[in-house]
Amino acid sequence: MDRKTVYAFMIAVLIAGCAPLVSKESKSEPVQEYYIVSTGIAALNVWLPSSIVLDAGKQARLIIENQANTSHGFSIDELGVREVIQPKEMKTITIKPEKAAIYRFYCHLHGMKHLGGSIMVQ
Ligand SMILES: [Cu+2]
Repeated sequence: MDRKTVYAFMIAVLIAGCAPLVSKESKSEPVQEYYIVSTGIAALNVWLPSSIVLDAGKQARLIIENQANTSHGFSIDELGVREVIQPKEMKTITIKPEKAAIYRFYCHLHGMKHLGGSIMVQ
């Protein structure tokens, strides 16, 4: 996928109410997939979408992109995720939350100055 296609896809996902992108990893195991983007709105940095929903016990792929000109962190404490995403970088993180709960994701580099979000696992 080229960059324009990826952006068009992300915008479509945002407009569609942040529905998960479910792709087929194999015929028996669908993989939940989300694009999460760090961008700026006014003076704030935000991760968007700020809320996603996943199924417990199933693997999920988070495609994380930092559109900013500075590095940002992406952490989910309960799932052992702690990444630094360089400017204009895209990383893929695979998680498999086993328990139904709300998991917070946030930027560990900028704290409250960078709005994170939540992953609702049902
Ligand atoms: Cu940040």
